[in-house]
Amino acid sequence: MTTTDPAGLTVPGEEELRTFEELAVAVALEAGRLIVDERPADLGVASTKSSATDVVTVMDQRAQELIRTRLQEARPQDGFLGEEEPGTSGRSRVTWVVDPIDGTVNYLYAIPAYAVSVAAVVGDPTTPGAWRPVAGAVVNPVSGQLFHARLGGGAHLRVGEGTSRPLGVAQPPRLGQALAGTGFGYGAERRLWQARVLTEVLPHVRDIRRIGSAALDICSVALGTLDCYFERGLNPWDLAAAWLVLTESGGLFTGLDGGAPDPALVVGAAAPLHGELSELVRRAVEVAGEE
Ligand code: LIP
Repeated sequence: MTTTDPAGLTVPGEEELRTFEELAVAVALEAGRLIVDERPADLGVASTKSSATDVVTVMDQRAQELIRTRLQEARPQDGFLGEEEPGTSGRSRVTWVVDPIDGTVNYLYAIPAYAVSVAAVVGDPTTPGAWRPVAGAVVNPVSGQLFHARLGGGAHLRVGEGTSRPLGVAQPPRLGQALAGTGFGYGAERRLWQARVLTEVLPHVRDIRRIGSAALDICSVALGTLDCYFERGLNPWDLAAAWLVLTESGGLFTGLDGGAPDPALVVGAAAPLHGELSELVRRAVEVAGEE
């Protein structure tokens, strides 16, 4: 039985949500095996997007094609939005939002911090505030960490062949003791602005970690290996599944104003740290000025 959420979005019933979560897990795991097992020794850059450092590898493309194929086999009526190609609308209310390799630069450099992110969402994922994730999975195929969640069903972590355990955010530290994750875009002007914001944030937190995968950053807040996270410029595929993992773990994941996550800036943490970090980043953005 479907329900309607406060934003007016139609949410599938529990049984369908379970099916979506299981499908996201299976497809993310299979794509994770592909990008590790078949990573060419001479992996290079197949193409670039927004700048010379915004790279795509042949494995990004192969992983996305595998994911798209599996999802269309299972759910041909659904839409698809992947990082490496334009989206396609479906006949159902559901769109699969996919990042075949989140942390592509880490993957290119064989730094073991990248993820496959697969999420089922309702609404329009290209319009901030007009969509929400309802099931999803994020897998780091090197560490074997699999984060998965469904709306109202909690978030879980499975490592390797182990069993899944529930995730729940702990009482967070105060801002000055918080380990904060963040990331940087691919354009020089964006990075200059992000450096200005970082200059205002860094003296007020325990420390900063720039892991290089937004999906893993956000899941790390749910796991407790980061206390909080903020970043400007994320795309729906970077955050769709991890957003649900964090909120189903009891955390908050919003835009800077506390509303829906927005490419302008996202903040993730448990309350009350979420509010403290949001206020600090608001002040930092004012000092940093226009990008
Ligand atoms: C990456 C994000 C990361 C951000 C990078 C990049 P990609 O996604 O996960 O948090 O800081 O600039 O956007 O491009 O590796 O899929």
